[in-house]
Amino acid sequence: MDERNEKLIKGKERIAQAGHSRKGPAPAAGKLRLPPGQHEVKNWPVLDLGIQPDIPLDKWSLNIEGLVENPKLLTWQDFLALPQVERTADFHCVTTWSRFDNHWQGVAFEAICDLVKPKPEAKFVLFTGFDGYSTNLPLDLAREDAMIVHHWEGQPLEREHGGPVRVVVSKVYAWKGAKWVKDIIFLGEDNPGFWEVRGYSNTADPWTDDRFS
Ligand SMILES: Nc1nc2c(c(=O)[nH]1)N[C@H]1C(S)=C(S)[C@@H](COP(=O)(O)O)O[C@H]1N2
Ligand SMILES: [Mo]
Repeated sequence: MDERNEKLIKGKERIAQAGHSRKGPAPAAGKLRLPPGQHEVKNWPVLDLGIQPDIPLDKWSLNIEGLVENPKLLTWQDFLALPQVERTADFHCVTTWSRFDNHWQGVAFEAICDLVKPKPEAKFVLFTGFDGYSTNLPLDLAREDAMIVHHWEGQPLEREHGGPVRVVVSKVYAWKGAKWVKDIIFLGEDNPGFWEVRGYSNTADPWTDDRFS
């Protein structure tokens, strides 16, 4: 019979016990926050379809329609008059980079719901961009996590990142956040967006490496 390496086993037992009752510092925060297959970047890469629409604020509007009690076409002034929030969140791109601790200012998706009052049949949301992009979310996830942002790190959101206004949804890959957002449409049935019909996952969960369908 092979001799067990008792010394090795004891060593591993000790590690397990130490880990179990561990009260010391957690493993490096950066590691815990990085979803599988991602690496951290300090810059902020730009991804688009080759078009970066230029929308002056006096021409800008946000159309909110579909299964809602009060459809709205918001001007810039209307939009800024909505309750404003600040949030700090990570940003995970399917092309394997993540950017931590982005400071966003804007309007919570929930505030949009308070304004337009989704009907009970509304279960999904489709966002479109001024460049013709689109992406979809379950309504529950949008209510929980989506934000319509106009400032990043205290500065007006740059055009290349979707300014004047884009969507961010930190719990899913970044393609679920429409830059240059133009329409928010409440739907009873899911309507896959630009990348979702091109082989990207509809659920897009970074924590389960859920990139492609
Ligand atoms: N309108 C619009 N929104 C978009 C895109 C786009 O091409 N057009 N690209 C998506 C993709 S694939 C990603 S990864 C993020 C990139 O955002 P960033 O360029 O600010 O990093 O925007 C998403 N939102
Ligand atoms: Mo992307």
